[in-house]
Amino acid sequence: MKIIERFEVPYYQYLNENSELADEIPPLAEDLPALVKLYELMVLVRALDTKAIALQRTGKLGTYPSTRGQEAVFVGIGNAMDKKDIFVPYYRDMGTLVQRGVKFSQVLLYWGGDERGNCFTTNSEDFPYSVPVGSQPLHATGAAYAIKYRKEPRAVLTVCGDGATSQGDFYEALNVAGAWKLPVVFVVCNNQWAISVSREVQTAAHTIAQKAIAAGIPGEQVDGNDIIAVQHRTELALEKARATQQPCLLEMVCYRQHDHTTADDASRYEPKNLREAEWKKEPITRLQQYLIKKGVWNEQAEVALQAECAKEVEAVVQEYLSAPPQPLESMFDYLYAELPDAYKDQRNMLKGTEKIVHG
Ligand SMILES: Cc1ncc(C[n+]2csc(CCOP(=O)(O)OP(=O)(O)O)c2C)c(N)n1
Ligand SMILES: [Mg+2]
Repeated sequence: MKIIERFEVPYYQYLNENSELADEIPPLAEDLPALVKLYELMVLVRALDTKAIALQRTGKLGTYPSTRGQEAVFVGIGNAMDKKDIFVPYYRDMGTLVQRGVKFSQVLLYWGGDERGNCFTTNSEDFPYSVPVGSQPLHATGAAYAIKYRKEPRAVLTVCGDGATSQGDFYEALNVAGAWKLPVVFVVCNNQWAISVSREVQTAAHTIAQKAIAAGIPGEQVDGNDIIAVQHRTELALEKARATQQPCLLEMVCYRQHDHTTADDASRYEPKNLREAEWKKEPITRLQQYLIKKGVWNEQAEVALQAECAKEVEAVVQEYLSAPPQPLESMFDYLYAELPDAYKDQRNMLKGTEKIVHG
């Protein structure tokens, strides 16, 4: 017997849970103005997230998937992407979408059941939300193939959850990306849960990053609570994808600090104290403490930021609540490029009936 291959899965963390830097750090770790901006955006995303949950509880929003505790993943990848790259999101990506030009009020619109929330005009080549779990990595490979075919110097980035990596589609996407050398970065937000199924129950693989190895592409684990690591590793992966069509899998290790969605009750399955223990690693306080140590953040700045966020959240909610309802016939408008005749008749019947239907 001889060993014909050996594999390694690297783990990247630059800012640890005690807000201390590693020995080797990327330039971003010392770019304090950039880090303050990232901090402010994470705080705003959390404030919006908290409000979205409250809106659902009071009947003003539909089912909503919280991004609490996972802010560094979505804000970090959003900041790492270029405008010309293509983003293929799933349903938990608010922190990335707003950096692609989607308004916060539009995010609420989507979760309020309004399809206009899924129409990204500022970044029209980005894909809409994907709710069918695990389907979007395949869409991303298709877009990456088009980019490669046209010899364009850009890349595709797609995100899915840890649970999605158990789907066949996920492996198919990795395989084709490796075989065809496609410029696509697969990001896995490993928040340790797929609704009530824990990561350990989900897969016997020690890491999700190693799932890339069978497809012949590099996979790495990144501390998803360390926004410096998230952004830096994503930037490098995207650069490589753009320049050499090298795909990559980034497993962002984090923790879901809320129920799966507002339709879930995690207290029925989540071990007591686990969430509290994981909270010690959460990304916002970690970065805040680092910024305080570096002398670029203090209590006064925090009070001002919280007040600003509260104002912004209020404005976003007002914009969402005052959006005029969609016309009824619009339910036919977003599925077909060309509406079949049978639906055209139904659409015409509904046109102008709002008053009757709404009483
Ligand atoms: C194909 C498919 N199967 C099942 C579901 C129901 N479902 C919605 S989210 C989810 C769990 C996904 O977990 P994960 O991929 O870890 O993402 P997370 O929500 O934790 O970010 C499931 C099973 C679905 N939306 N699509
Ligand atoms: Mg998950």
